[in-house]
Amino acid sequence: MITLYGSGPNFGLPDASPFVTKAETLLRMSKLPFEKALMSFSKAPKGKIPYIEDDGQLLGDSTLIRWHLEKEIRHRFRPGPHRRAARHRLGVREDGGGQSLLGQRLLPLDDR
Ligand SMILES: N[C@@H](CCC(=O)N[C@@H](CS)C(=O)NCC(=O)O)C(=O)O
Repeated sequence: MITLYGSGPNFGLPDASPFVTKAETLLRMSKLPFEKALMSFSKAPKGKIPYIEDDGQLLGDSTLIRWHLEKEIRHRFRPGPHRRAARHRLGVREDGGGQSLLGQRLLPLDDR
């Protein structure tokens, strides 16, 4: 289970920090199970939020979190012209779903 550390909801947003909101959006898109918790700057690997804990590993910076999630689920978040190339590269069928070369189940890119 991934834990996302932030400052908590505020201003009608999931988190007062736009970077935490970005990380939460990426987590929701990934469909990986996650929970949220209040941060402690002393635990933050880069001294900033967001950071996540995944399998005991702490990881800071929303872009590094994105790369970590992409690695975890082996698909791209980028929309537009990259999507078709990503489908081809990852072996995802146009009808959604498919298997990677490693035999792992891939999520349809349009069904996240
Ligand atoms: N490049 C970082 C930026 C994160 C960032 O600037 N977070 C702010 C909150 S919005 C923060 O933690 N600031 C505390 C500080 O700079 O001491 C990311 O993408 O996660």
